[in-house]
Amino acid sequence: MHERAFVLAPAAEIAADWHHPLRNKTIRELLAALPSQQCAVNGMRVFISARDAQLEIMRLRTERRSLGLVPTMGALHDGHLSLVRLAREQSDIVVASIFVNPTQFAPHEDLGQYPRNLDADLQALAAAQCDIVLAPSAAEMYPAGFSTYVEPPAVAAPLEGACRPGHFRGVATVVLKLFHLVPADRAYFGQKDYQQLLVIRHMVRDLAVPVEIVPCPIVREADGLAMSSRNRYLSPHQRQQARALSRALDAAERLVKSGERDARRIVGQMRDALAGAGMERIDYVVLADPESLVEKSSLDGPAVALIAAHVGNTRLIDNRLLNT
Ligand code: PAJ
Repeated sequence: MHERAFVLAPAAEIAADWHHPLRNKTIRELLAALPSQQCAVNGMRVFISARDAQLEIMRLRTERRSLGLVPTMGALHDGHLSLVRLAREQSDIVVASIFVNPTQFAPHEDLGQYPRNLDADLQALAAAQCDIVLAPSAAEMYPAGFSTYVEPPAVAAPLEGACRPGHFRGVATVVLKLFHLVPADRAYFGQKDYQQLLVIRHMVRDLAVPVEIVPCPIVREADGLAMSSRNRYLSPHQRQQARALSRALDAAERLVKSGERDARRIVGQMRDALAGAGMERIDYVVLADPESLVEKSSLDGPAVALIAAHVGNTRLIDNRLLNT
């Protein structure tokens, strides 16, 4: 109730009345029921109407204030919040979006299960001094008759693109739509999703989208596991196993530092680290060119090591830039 009261505070007419018919609705339903379809959380404005948010942001732009956008799917953790903090340092107005984008999930993936907690997300964003949150519904982002998609750039084809067909088409489409709804000076993306960052950078370059893409470093738990909304699916045992991803990347880094240049030998040791932790399903372990993602057989320049592996039913990804 405490969290709910926090968000409900501006909707005094609902919050004050325990018998109000909207009392047991979700936050999204409550927001939809408010005449303005928006509320303020500790001064941070929350819109569920993308159109209203767009109009307000256009208005703010006429005041020549710089705008930073942080697109997310919610279930926020410190990795997401590091993007908000960097945006806060660099921009007059910080906008975060929360939208679990159905078109980037395949039918067998975890769209239905994906963690959603708008209350906690709004509190975290308000604490990080975000100014505006856009949390639109799927019906508004993909209204009846929606049929226009972005064909993602070539860098979307391997790795995640091969394992998750259609994923980057969904990502590129929703991100371009968000760029139009929130015409920002800068947009912040984590290196945790290394290939996604490249897909967005190439799309922005190819389609001349007037936004600067700011890459942000991977935020990790104390034991090295990259923070991810999906980590909460892990059992305590799986959580221990999951450490193998960052350990495999540590091993790759050590080998490169000690002079190893044979990508096959490095990948072999990374696979051993994953297998040693009992990870049976490995989608890929590669060393690739950091800009094109073309696989490398020898390390004659900078490279990125990328891993995707399953722990139980949870699919985890991680990566590290390797300097030779
Ligand atoms: P989501 O997985 O919620 O991630 C939102 C942003 O947070 C992405 O840019 C992601 O790379 C970044 N991020 C996640 N974990 C991080 C970590 N441990 N350290 C640093 N940054 C991290 O990525 C998406 O959502 C979606 O595909 C989206 C771009 C919003 C389009 O739907």
